[in-house]
Amino acid sequence: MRDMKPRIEFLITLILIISQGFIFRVLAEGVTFEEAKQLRDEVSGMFYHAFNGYMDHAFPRDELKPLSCEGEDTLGGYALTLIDSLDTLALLGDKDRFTSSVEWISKNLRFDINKTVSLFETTIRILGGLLSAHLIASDYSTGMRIPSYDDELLHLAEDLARRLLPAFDTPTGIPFGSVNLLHGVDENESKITSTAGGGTLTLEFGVLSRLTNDPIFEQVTKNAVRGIWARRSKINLVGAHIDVFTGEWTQKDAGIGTSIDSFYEYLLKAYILFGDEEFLYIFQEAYGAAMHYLFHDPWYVEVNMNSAALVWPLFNSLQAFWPGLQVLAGDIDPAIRTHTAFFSVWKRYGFTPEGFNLASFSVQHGQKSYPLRPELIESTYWLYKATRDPRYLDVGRDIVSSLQYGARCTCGYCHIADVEFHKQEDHMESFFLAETVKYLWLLFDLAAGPDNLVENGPYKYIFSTEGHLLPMTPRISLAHEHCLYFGAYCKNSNLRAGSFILKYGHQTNSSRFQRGVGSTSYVTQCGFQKSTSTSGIIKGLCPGLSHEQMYGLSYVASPDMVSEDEPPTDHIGNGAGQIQSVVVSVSDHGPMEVHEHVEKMTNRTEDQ
Ligand code: DMJ
Repeated sequence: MRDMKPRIEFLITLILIISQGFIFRVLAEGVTFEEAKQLRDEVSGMFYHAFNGYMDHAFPRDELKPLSCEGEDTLGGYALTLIDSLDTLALLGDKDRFTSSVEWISKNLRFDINKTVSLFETTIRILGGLLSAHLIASDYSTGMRIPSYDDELLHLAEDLARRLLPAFDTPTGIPFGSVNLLHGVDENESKITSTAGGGTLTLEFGVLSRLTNDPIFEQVTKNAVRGIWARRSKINLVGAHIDVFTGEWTQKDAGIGTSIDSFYEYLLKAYILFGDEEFLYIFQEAYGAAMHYLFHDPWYVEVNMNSAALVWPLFNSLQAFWPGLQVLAGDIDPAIRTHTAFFSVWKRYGFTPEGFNLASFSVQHGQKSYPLRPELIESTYWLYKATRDPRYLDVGRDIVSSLQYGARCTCGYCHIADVEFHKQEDHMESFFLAETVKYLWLLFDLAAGPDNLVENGPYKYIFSTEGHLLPMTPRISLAHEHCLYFGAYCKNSNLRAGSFILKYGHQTNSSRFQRGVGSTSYVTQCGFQKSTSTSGIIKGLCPGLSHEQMYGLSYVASPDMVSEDEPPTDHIGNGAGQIQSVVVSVSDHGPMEVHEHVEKMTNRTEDQ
């Protein structure tokens, strides 16, 4: 791989130069104000074609098969598409259907079911959908308040989240990828999870903590982020897959797309929504490293997280959220260039394939599909919002045309199985209604003189990674950061066997929350002075923490994280050569024994 590196990089550079002409020719004629209104209404029509198709042919199953006009259960068998669509209904001002949908869910949805579900998908689609709809339905100032509503969705969200909590019962704090809603984590559940799967839970769980006054949800998800970040490489990159028990990376390709994408997104958004500077600090480090090692202007590549050696010269369609994130981060120039490059791929095929090879400048073998993803549209909306450059409306219009002519099918919108031949496939992901249509509608409504909750409503909104609206209300955004540096979540039975690695850890106080599902309880170690507890929220400074620990400066290196390939000399990060870690093991007798040990980082031949 190392010998190939200069050749591949030269190829990429050459292709980038050649592609500039290709990229910049694709921008179309301007969209007029009147056209923007028409396009907004056309997008409403798209929403209802798909939503009604789902309600008529698939509801209450999870998703619609839009060619055969049937339903299918793809997550938990609990009306996924309806839940994912709730806040889009509210955004479109459809009070009747928003109300009837909330009422149906309040009466009929239950989570005490024997289903093993993805923690990540359930959190971003179901938990996020319920919470955003709750915040809309319960608030006069949204114009969508439902008079008879009595917090039913919030209770459902809390019940669901408690059923997800057993997933966090791991030595690293990084959760299992799946959990059974009735029985907890299955015995044979895989211990490998993706970085995005473990690190994209903070917004939904954090909002729930602040609405219920129970810090446990915020604590476990923040702890998961710390668990991942503590295992970053010396050059501040994270890999794609990790073992949640050993903390070892099982897939060391670093990138901004597949398996990692929303990890970056939630670092910045958790800071913006909660004002928690720890997330900002981590984001700055992580973002700096991504721009340094992954950015080959205007594209992004995947590299080995330790050596920064090029692994995949690939654009994957999940990367397309990045320019939108850069707008939020205030880094607009590279966002503009990258968006233009990504859109050139869309323009070439009419859709973006899941993978596009930057060395051969062609669709990556085996990654030819377009499953109605929103990411490019999301970034188009953000760039239009930031620049008001009409070319983003042209982009939006092109995307609408592609969807209308290529993806619209009998009962909804179809996945495109192959972007080169535009073959349709009988599936419609719920995120088409939660995100793809939502961002298109927001784009044109913004151009037409916005009249919607997001642009003119009472609060600023953060979009979750599933496009759900999370308002910056005082209750959500002004709560103080919870004091926590060891928020492991444990089952009682596991207290004996557990062993947790805590960097530079000190233990002082502990508090125990006994609110669980069945025999489950939550154990939180929280060291602080002068702490106060208000409405169940623990507040306080954390003097027991070192500066490094508070801000994620230290990292845990397992022997196999150290590469024979030295990272580039101008690397970002502290590059400490010796790590001191404290292993906290939980004994039979309650109190914890603390074993300090010093690990020397050892050199090892890298496997990539
Ligand atoms: C959505 O579920 C979310 O946007 C997630 O972060 C990534 N995948 C899909 C959309 O592509």
